[in-house]
Amino acid sequence: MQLSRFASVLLALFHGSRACLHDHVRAPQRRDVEEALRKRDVPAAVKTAIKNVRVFDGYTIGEPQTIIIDGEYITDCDENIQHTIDGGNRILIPGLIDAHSHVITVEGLENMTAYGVTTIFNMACSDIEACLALKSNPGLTSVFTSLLPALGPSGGNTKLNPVLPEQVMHPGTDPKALVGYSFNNGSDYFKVVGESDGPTQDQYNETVKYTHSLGQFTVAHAAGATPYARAVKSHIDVIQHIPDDALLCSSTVRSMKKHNLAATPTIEIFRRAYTTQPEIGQFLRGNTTSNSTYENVLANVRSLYEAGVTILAGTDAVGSTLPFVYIPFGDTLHQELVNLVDIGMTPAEALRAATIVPATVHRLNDRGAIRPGLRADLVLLNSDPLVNISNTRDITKVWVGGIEYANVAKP
Ligand SMILES: *[C@@H]1O[C@H](CO)[C@@H](O)[C@H](O)[C@H]1NC(C)=O
Ligand SMILES: *[C@@H]1O[C@H](CO)[C@@H](O)[C@H](O)[C@H]1NC(C)=O
Ligand SMILES: *[C@@H]1O[C@H](CO)[C@@H](O)[C@H](O)[C@H]1NC(C)=O
Ligand SMILES: *[C@@H]1O[C@H](CO)[C@@H](O)[C@H](O)[C@H]1NC(C)=O
Ligand SMILES: *[C@@H]1O[C@H](CO)[C@@H](O)[C@H](O)[C@H]1NC(C)=O
Ligand SMILES: *[C@H]1O[C@@H](CO)[C@H](O)[C@@H](O)[C@@H]1NC(C)=O
Repeated sequence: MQLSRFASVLLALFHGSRACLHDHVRAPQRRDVEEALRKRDVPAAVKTAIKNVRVFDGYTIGEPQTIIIDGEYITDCDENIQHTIDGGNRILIPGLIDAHSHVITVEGLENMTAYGVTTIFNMACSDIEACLALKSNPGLTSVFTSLLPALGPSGGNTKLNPVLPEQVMHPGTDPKALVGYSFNNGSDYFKVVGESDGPTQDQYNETVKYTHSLGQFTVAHAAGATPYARAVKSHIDVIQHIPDDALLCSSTVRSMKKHNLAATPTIEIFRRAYTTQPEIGQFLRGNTTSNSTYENVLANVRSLYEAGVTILAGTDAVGSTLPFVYIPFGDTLHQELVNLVDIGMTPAEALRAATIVPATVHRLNDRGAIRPGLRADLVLLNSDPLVNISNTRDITKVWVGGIEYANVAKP
C-alpha cells in the first residue's frame, strides 16, 4: 500500500472510530485529553531552596545539603530564592522512570506523578494526537511514546488486539513503511511485538537497521524464548519482558552484553500473572505454554544481571484502562524495584535502573540524576531506600519539572 494511502487510512481510523490498539479500550481522543488538562490546577513554579536534604547520587546518600529549583531545572545559583523548605535530613532521589507503561489518560498520568514516577515510556499509542497532548505538561509526568507496533501474522497479541493490516508483518512485508509512518507522525521510538511466528529475523534486522539510519531506536516485546533470541540477533536497542517459557541460552545473554542491548524485564507483570492475576498471562503474550513458569522469569532476569546486561525498571502497568484487568500505575514501579532487589540487585542498582540508566538508554540527557542543569524531577523520602528498597514508597513530596505535586501517594 502507498504510504500516503496508509496514512490516510490510519488518520481516518484515529478521527473516526476511535480505533484502539494494544488496549481493548476506547482510546481517548485529543479533545478528551485536552479537556482533562484544562481542568487541572497547576501551581506556578517558584524558585525554591530545599535545605537539609541528603541526596542519592546514584551510589550512596550524601551529607545534608541544599538543592535549588529554578523553573523546570535544578540550579546552583542561590539568588532570589522565593521559597525555602526544610528537608529535615530526609532523602532526595531523582524522579523515577517507568520504562514500560500504557498511560492514555490524564488521570493515569496523575497517578504516576503521585508515586514520584516523573517520566514514562508508553509502549504503544493508537491515537497519536491524544498521545502528543499527554507528552509534556507542567507539573505532570513526562511521556515518551511509540506509535503503532509491528506484529507477527498470528501471534497472541495480533489475535487479541484490534490491529491494522499495515502493522502485520507477513513474510515479505517491508517494515520500512510502518517505521517511516511512526517517525513522520511524532513517535519517539519504534516498537516490534515479537511472537513465535514473526516478524521474521530479516524483518527484525531490517527494522533495526532502518530505525538506526534515521537516528532513532527500536524496542521489542518478547515474552517467549524464540522471539527473544530473534530480537537479540537483530541488535535491537531494548527488549521488553523476559521469557517465561524457557531459560535463555548463555550465548543469547552474552550477545546482549557484547552488543550493549538493554532489557526491561517487567518482572511485576509476571509476578501478578503467576499469583493473583492469571488473566494477565493472556494479555501479555496470548496463552502461556505448559513450560511457562515464574521461576524461568526470575532465573532469566538473574542471568542477565549476573552477565552485566543493562536492566531497566518497567511495569507494563495499564491502570484501570482495561476492562478485564487492573494493574496500578506508580505503585507497580515501586514493586518492580523490590523485584529487582529480590533477583540480586543492590538497592542502589535498582534505583539506577529506574533513574539514570533508563534516561541514558532512552537518550534523555536532561534527567535521571540530581545536579544543576538537569530537570527538577525529585522525590523526597522519609526513610532510606538503600537500607530497604521498599522505602521508596515512603514519599513525602514530589516535584516534576520544578512544580510540587499536591497529592502524593501516602505510604
Ligand atoms: C504521517 O506520516 C506520513 C508519511 O509516513 C505523512 O504523509 C503524514 O503527513 C503524517 N501525518 C501527520 C499527522 O503528521
Ligand atoms: C487462550 O485460551 C482460551 C481458552 O483456554 C481461548 O479462549 C483464548 O482465545 C486463547 N487466547 C489466545 C490469544 O490464543
Ligand atoms: C517444553 O520444553 C521442552 C524441553 O525444552 C520442549 O521439548 C517442548 O517442546 C516445550 N513445550 C512447549 C509447549 O513449549
Ligand atoms: C488512579 O488511581 C485511583 C486510586 O488508586 C484509581 O481508583 C484509578 O482507577 C486510577 N486511574 C487509572 C486511570 O488507572
Ligand atoms: C523492608 O520493608 C518491608 C515493608 O515495610 C518489609 O516487609 C520487609 O520485611 C523489609 N525488608 C527488610 C530486609 O527489612
Ligand atoms: C540478523 O540476521 C541473522 C540471520 O540472518 C544474522 O545472524 C544476524 O547477524 C543479523 N543481525 C544483524 C545485526 O545484522
